[in-house]
Amino acid sequence: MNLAPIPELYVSYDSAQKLKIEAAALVSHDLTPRQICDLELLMNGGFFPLKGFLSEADYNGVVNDMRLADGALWPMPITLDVKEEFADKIEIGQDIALRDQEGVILATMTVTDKWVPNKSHEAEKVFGADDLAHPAVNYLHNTAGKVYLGGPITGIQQPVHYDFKARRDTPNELRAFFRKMGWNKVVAFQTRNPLHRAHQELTFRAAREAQANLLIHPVVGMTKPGDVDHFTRVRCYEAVLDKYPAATTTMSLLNLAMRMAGPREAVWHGLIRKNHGCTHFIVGRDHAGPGKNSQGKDFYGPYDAQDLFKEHAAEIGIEMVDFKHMVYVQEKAQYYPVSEVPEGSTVLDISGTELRRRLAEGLEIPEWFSFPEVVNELRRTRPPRAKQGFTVFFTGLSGSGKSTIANALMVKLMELGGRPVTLLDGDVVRKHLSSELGFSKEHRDINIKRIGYVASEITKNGGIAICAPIAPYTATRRAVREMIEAYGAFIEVHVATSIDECERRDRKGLYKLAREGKIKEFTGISDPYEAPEAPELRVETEGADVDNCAHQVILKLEQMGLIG
Ligand code: PPS
Repeated sequence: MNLAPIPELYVSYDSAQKLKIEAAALVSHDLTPRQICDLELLMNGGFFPLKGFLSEADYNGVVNDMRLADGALWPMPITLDVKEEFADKIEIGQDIALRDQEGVILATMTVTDKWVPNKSHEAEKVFGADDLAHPAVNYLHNTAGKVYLGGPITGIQQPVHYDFKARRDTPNELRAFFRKMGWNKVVAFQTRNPLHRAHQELTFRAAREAQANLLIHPVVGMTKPGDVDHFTRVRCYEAVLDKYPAATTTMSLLNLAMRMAGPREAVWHGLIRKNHGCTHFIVGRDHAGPGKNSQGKDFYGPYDAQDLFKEHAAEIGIEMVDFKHMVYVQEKAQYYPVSEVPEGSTVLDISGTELRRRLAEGLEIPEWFSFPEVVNELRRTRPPRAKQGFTVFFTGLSGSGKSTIANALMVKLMELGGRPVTLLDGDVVRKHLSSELGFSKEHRDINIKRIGYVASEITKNGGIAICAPIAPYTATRRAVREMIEAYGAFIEVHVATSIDECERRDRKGLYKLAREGKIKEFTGISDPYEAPEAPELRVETEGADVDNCAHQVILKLEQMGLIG
């Protein structure tokens, strides 16, 4: 393995100081969390041979054929998406400053390309389906800006990290470490999950098979929404690390923003690990899998990633160590790849979903499955559901009864006690949090995201948030769900009163005004309401009293183990 340094995009320290001052006068783009991850790997050589965010020609090549315009293999579009209003201000040839979320200038970019991508095409080609159930497709359509800018990067400084500093390494730092240790062969293990016994066995076997040293290389940038947060995971990894032979194993954290693109992602991960000086790369079952599509089927076959990697292994320049799914064989008290299980033996396995259920319900997690240190760490972060915060999110038309039911629910929960309860009612929020907003799609989205943000903070701190806005858009409700599910349960309750009934009740006289055209953009009359397809609960208010509707929610919360 050639462990010579890999090219970086940084200028020297002195030039950076000068450039920083000059760049302050440039038009600047505030990078999103994902773009900060991408930029870090662009600048430090993790994405070599890329020299910046993709140009249009490179983008087309990558999307359609997994190749840059010069023919080099590159499976993932690394694009700088921006809002239309920002793009309109930018001329081709112009330099722009790229700032982190605190305003620090990390790099400049010379804009060589500006275009409006066909996102559905990108989704089909890169992720295999234009299906919003795929987290990266959802991101593409609902978070990423409309316009892409491309061009070379001049790196000024690395993004700042305050956490686990000693565990983060650039490709060149890892290369230097391998050189110093005389590690000519290194097998990398990519992960976004805590390490359990199956993973340990798999990594041991991989190192043995490849006769290589082992790099545990977890992703701490962005992973799949709902994953265990990286702080907890790193504490888990640290707890497991001393079960590995120190002379041949190391761990380093990778600030990658994953896309969950299965096969393409595996090839991308391989290239990234090669840039970090590794010679081998472990690809297991369902590598970087995004879960189920909107039809309830897997997006990719369990071994598609291995197949695509195999096809391109020579060009990637790193050898794949492939593994079948690992399962525990009771009689042997040992893990085996599922294809090598001795006949007639008892196979034990706990899926990710089952593990989450056991953690949520405070049930036993056996020692054959994980290490007590890891389980303790997970339990500290994810106490049983009855002790976690949660959010009940009512959605429905104006006058459907959301606020009344929400109020009744609040009182019932306060009677039960144990957790503080906060009601974020539509009207109340509009008065205190969102008084400057109107009812355009943009303003409604801002309003709902504010509610979501407050609810997620309440949930994180162990309280109960009850929200009762109209929240007419599916994508926005989903964004709020993702924000909250990082910390606790999200219970979407559709108050399914029909428009006719709401208009008949017309408790505030707003429907009449809307019909007369005196209120514009009125939900259900002159503005859309996208009813939730699969809410946790749907309550019909016609013919049921408020007490009964609120009680249905209480029953649901009990059934989900949220109240005891
Ligand atoms: S949204 O879409 O979720 O941001 O709406 P929300 O914050 O829940 O605000 C809804 C309340 O504002 C009143 N109102 C309107 N609703 C819908 N469309 C228009 N154009 C509008 N103008 C005013 C209305 O009283 C809503 O209260 P509820 O409690 O839903 O009846």
